[in-house]
Order: sequence, then C-alpha cells, then structure tokens
Amino acid sequence: MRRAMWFAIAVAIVPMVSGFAATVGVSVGPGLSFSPPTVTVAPGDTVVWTFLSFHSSTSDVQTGPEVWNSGLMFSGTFSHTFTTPGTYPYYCSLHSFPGGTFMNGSVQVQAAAVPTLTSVSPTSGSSSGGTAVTLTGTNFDSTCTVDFGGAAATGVSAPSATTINATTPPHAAGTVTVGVTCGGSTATLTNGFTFNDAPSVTSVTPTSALPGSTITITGSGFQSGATVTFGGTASPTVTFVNATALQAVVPNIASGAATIVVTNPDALSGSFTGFTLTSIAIPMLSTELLLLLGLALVLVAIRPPQ
Ligand SMILES: [Cu+2]
Repeated sequence: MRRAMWFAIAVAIVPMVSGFAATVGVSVGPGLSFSPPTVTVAPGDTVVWTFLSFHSSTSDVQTGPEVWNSGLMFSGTFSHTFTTPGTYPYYCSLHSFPGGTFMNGSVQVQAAAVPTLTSVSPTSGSSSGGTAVTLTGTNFDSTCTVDFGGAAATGVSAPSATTINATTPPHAAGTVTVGVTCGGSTATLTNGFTFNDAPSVTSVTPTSALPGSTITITGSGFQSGATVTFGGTASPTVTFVNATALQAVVPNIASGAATIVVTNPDALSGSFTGFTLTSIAIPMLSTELLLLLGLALVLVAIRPPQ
C-alpha cells in the first residue's frame, strides 16, 4: 500500500521537459529496488530519493559534477541536482555494486532543449541602455542569458518558456544581433535591435519668432515623425527635413523664453533653451498708429470731405 503510494507519486512527477527546473521522486525500498529504476530528467532538475528501508543511493561514477552518495539511510530523503547531460547509473552500497543488477538504478539527463528567438519588442531604444524589452521564442528557461551585439542585458528573467524580459545594456548607436543563450545553446536574431542616440538640438533660426511663424531647428539624430514642443506646447506642424534639420511652426502661446524639445518616435528627446517667443507688436498701436490716426483726424477737421 505504502509502496504503491510512493510509486504513484514518483510516476506522477516524472519530468516534463519544459526547460523549467523540476523535481523527480524515486522511492528506495522497502524491498531491494529503486522505483522507478530509471528516471529521465532535464538539466537543472533535482532527483529526490525517499528512503522506505535501509539502503543508499550511490553514483557509480566517483568524479565529475554528477557524483552523489546518500550514505546508508533508514528514512528521510536525499537529493541531487543534475546539470550535465548523460546517463548516470547508481546502486545501493549495502545490497549491490557499481554496474550490478541487485539493487541498481539510473538517471538519464537529457540534452538541454535548444532555444529559438523570433522577436524582440520594442525593436529600438537608447544607446544609453535601460530599455525594457520582451523577447519571444521557445525553450527559454531560468539559465538563459541575453546579449545585444555582444553586450550582456541585465534583469533577465523568463516568466515562461516562450518569454524573456530583459533590460538593454548601453551600446553604441546601430543595429545589432540579439542573442539568447540557454543551457549552452544560443539562438540569435540578426538585426534584432537598433540602438539610437538621443536627438540633439544645437541651434534654431530665428532665435525669436511670432506664434504661427516657421523656424528651422538644427542638430543631430532627428527621426522622421519627430515631434516638437515649445514651452511644453506642441508645434501644430513639424516638417522632417533630414536627420539634422526640422522645421516647426511656433504654437500660439504666451511670449517669453520657451524651451524647445524634439522627441523622436522612439521617445528619446533633446532640448534647446535659447529661443524666445515674441508677441504681436502692440506698441505700434499705442504710438505710431495713434499718431497717424490723430494726424488723419486733424486733416479731416481742416478739410472735411465734400
Ligand atoms: Cu540496499
């Protein structure tokens, strides 16, 4: 009854090769047997032997990463985590010997699943790094590392076998290959990500203008689709000339100094503080224009229209 129960548990948790670490159970005893005698696991999985009578679980090999020896145990559990693909026979040191058949078992560690990488989202970000990206593919696991053009990403986690979250490293501007390495196998996505420098504004012409007039913004790193704000208010019309020049219509906002901010479609921005909005020339109305009106009135008074 008890033995049947343990056997059922052992069978129930025979590994699924999902890429995520699993625990696989083997019962030891109560007779002269390991149940099940052979288990198959993935790299990173742990085998837990539960002792039901007086035996040991002892690896045949005595060197390398997959050496284990529980020693003789009456009860309780012993576990070993397997990392290296291969076949690992073992025995009970009280009732058998390496390569024997009296009380022997085997752990088969499968080759790690080979990852694939199909997409990276978003596909661009700052050359300063720090962009949160999601990688989509298959056979991802907790051992995966990610690189962008050879620079290691940070904050790598695999919430599922098909998704990895990571943060881009700093990298010189340009388009790079994205790599995912899991269990020693690497999947790559050529031209998977583009690092962009933030736009930079070096000058504007003219440096002061009325609302509704068009100014030219000169700098670098401008992208088609860039937006421009003046003191936080969006320009109603922006014309992309090239990567070093934009034209923007000054929005209808209060006069005074207005910081100009250019924001690319990838959300990177650059600002310029040397621009001033001028107001409509009200002073002319109060001086020259009033003088002209006064002169006209005088002329009318002297020579009234016929
Ligand atoms: Cu034994």
